[in-house]
Amino acid sequence: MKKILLLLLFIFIFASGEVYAKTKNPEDLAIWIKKFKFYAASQGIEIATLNRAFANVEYKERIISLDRKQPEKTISFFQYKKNILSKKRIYDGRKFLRKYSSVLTDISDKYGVPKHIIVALLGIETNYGTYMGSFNVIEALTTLAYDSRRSKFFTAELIAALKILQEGHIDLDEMQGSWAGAMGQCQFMPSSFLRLAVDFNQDGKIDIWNTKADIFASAANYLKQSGWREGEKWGRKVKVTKAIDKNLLGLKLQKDLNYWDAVGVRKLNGQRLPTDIDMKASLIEFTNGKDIETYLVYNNYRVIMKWNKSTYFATAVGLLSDKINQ
Ligand SMILES: [Ca+2]
Repeated sequence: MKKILLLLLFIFIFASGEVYAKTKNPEDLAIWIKKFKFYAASQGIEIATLNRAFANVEYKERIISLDRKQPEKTISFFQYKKNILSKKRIYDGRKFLRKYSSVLTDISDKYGVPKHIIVALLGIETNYGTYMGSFNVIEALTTLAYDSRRSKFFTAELIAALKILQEGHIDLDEMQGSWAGAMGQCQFMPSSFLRLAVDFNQDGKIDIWNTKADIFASAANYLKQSGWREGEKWGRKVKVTKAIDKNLLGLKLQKDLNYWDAVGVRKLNGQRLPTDIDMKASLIEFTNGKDIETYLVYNNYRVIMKWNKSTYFATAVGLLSDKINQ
């Protein structure tokens, strides 16, 4: 019997070793936390905060397995766009914008970021705040900081998360987020929260989990501080009317609209681009071998990419915001 158990255990360890390569022994987490507490204390986290935060923290294997699955299987832009720009998401976005129109207007006026851009970001991040992730942020970040893959990054985020807890913005149990520690309805990492989140309703707490004013203002402030230009669009889908040198494609090249007009880029309806506006633009193309879509993108598109460094994401935010604004 003992031998069989031992064999089963061996198979289990072997099998899981395949999946969780380079994972540390979960049993040693308690020792790691003990050492980490000293470091955190040196970074200004009080003992009471540390004891409260780590009272029930456990190693979550599920988080490591999610981390090892990155990057997710690649899908084409067309499939991604189809998923994101569903009729329901567009409908829900318009409804959401109407519902919170008053506070969104105040925030849009203050930060110079359009309401429909803020709404589109939340629509893609958390389906308008309805899915924030159900991991406890301290537990998720502890697991990832303890793990060896990106320990330094997640250790810094864990310190930031403890500061947020210590400042009393949110209760430990309510501090929920994604498996990677992105928090609240706008999915800010703790370090972004400390840098850019805003207490817009001035109740003394920055609450990006439940308070719409704080959520919207934090998102708008993120974009403003990342260089959002008021009054400019993110970009537009275009038509290319002449054969174009493929070297002109991509975000590296930035030219004014006159240049793109000269090489044959037109609005979708065939009209000329507005060449009297002083704006730099890049031409990007998505293709799956069968379909091609081309977009002319401006400064604010690059700003959206500072939120999430993905052309799929930035284009989908732009397109969804246009749909919501129609
Ligand atoms: Ca507040």
